[in-house]
Amino acid sequence: MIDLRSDTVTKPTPEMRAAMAQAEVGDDVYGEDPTSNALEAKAAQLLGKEAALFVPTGVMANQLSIRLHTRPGDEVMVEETAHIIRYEGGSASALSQVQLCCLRGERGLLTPDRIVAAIRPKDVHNPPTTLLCLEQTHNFGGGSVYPLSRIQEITKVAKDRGLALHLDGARLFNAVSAVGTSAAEFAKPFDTVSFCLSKGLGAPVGSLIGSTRENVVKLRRLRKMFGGGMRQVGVLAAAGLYALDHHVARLRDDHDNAKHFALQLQQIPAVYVDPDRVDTNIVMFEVVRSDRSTQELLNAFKDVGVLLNAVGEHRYRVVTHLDASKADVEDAAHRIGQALAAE
Ligand code: TLP
Repeated sequence: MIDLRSDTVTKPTPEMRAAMAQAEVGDDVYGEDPTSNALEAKAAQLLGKEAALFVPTGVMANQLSIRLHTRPGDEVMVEETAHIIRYEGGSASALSQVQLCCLRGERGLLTPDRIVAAIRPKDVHNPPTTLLCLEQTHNFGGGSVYPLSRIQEITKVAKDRGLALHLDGARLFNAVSAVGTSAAEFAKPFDTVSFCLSKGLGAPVGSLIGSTRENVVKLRRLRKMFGGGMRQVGVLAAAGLYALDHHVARLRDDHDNAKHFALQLQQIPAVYVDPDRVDTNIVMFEVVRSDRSTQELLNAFKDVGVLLNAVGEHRYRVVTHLDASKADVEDAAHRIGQALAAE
């Protein structure tokens, strides 16, 4: 089976498992886990921030950051297809009692004018707009990358108007690899920045949030409150350290494979895909001719040995990763062609 549902499906390599097995550990709630402390220090340095916090998931990283920057009744600006609104189970409203203001983006990317227009004037009727969240790369936008210049323009107008800024950088290192801007440069204008170890970087678990030392103290308390205080977590942090040391440079292979997959897929008459829109490791494509439903097609792809996800009516997402080679993605495109030919 070729599993292209997500870059979250990767399994730790033997070398990563060896690093995990040898990790020095301690009780991290007491701040005594040396490996977790080393991971946090390394993440802070990569992000150019004073400190960082290791958390179990990308969702928790986003939700702790939202909680940090807001008060109940506040409004948080997100792009309308952001992970925070689509895939986090309504947690921003459940856990922080904020409302989300959803702005239309282009492949998930916002522009400064849309943000300025949506910030509500200070008035007793209005929810205070206190936080803007951006996503890098943008998942639903097809792995699209915010150029640094756009981030700088957007964050300037938002900051000038008093908003706090959070970057959901679940796939930040894919953006770094794609355009050559450093993680620290991307992170600079943001108050909090998260990234995931458990996606393209290939670790089994974990995300980090970078911020000021003062904010990280607050985030650490919030993590405990949200049930994310972990104990001998060095076994997981070791996987993260290994991933940062060994799996960042290879992200460009995933990007090449995604582009290659899109070019192969383009040969299939029933498929619409634009390989020029493949910037990182995500490929969005549409099946434009089929009598079968989206679910029937997913089943047909599975029957020929390819797993992928649907993201809309006859719209599909493929994500390349550490455990899928160039030969695998080529094979997957071929099998998808076979499944579609059998109408
Ligand atoms: N994304 C997952 C699914 O939840 C959709 C995937 O397969 O792509 N931010 C972004 C931009 C993400 O793509 C994800 C996960 C998260 C946050 C949440 O990370 P986890 O799954 O670690 O909570």
